[in-house]
Amino acid sequence: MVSVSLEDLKAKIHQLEQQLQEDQVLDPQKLQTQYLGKRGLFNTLSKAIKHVSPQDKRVAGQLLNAFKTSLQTRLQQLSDQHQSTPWVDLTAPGIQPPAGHLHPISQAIEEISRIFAKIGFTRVRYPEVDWDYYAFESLNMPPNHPARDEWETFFVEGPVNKQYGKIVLTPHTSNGQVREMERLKGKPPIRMINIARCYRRQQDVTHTQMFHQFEGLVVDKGINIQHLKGTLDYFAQEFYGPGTKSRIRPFHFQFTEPSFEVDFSCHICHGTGQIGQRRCAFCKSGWHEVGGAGMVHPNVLKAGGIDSNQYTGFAFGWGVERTYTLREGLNIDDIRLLYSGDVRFLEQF
Ligand code: FA5
Repeated sequence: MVSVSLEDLKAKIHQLEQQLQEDQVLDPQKLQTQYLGKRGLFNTLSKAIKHVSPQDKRVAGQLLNAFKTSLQTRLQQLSDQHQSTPWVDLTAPGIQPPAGHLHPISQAIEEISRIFAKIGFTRVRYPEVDWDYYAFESLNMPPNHPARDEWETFFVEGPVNKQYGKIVLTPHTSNGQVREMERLKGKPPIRMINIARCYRRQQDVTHTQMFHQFEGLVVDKGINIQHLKGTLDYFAQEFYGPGTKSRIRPFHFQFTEPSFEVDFSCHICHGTGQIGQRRCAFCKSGWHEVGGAGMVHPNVLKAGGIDSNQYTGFAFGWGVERTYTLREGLNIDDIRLLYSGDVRFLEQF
């Protein structure tokens, strides 16, 4: 029979302790079954006591007991640690980080561009800080013309150009009309949609100092009011939905002749102005005004180098904010909210 010395036993215990220390994936379950279980390493080791000489048995028993106690203490520590570590389910779906989205007016601009692209309009961009000449003079509004007052313009302090006059923050996208004619060197056809920021000295529930307009301009041979009306109807149906109608009313702009104001039928009362026996509180008349339009004035064609005996054109200019906030279900009664920077408001769109 092989005898086991105290030295052998100590060495074996030391080896097991070392092994425990180095085990990176030791958990309570593993310690319990591999070391302390019925067929575990401790029980196997304690069987060796049979082979220890009688005079060493007492010390061998003490060594084994001390080892068992240390194993149990370690087990307790591991269980405590294990309970305080939060349980992580690696297969659970992750938490979606908050994602932003485009500002509602940027969304509207993209949609308006797409609608006009479908019927062959090219999106163009022209300066939002421009010469008086493009904002007014080339549009048949000579210096000191009273019609200029309607645009409540911001003038920029700076040098005055002999040919182009003062610098202004563009009060409307119509500054793109003559610029587009010049870009094409006076050679139609033109089918442009100019969407840009505009600025006016105005501020109330339907006006902001900075807003956006989209300006359509079509110039070619034989263009007439029917083409304008067809384009308005097309836009109304695409942007507001089937059944929406457009209406033009006589008006005056210096740069179009004849000129019109453009209305779209109200989506709540469908253009009737009535809901049952009551007047529609949203539109009050069945219609919403969105902007202006007309046939391009011969003087404007001339300023852009286009022969008005050969070519005619139509133009329209509408507020993006106004057009957008009339959409069904939006219910925005103060357009200044769009620029309040309030995320709680913007998150809704
Ligand atoms: C014009 O600006 C003309 N240039 C439109 C035009 C273009 C007519 C081409 C003919 C041919 P008006 O000043 O009415 O027109 O402005 C058009 C629209 O811009 C208004 O109906 C409104 O929807 C929007 N708008 C004007 N001022 C503001 C403002 N301060 N805040 C928000 N929207 C505005």
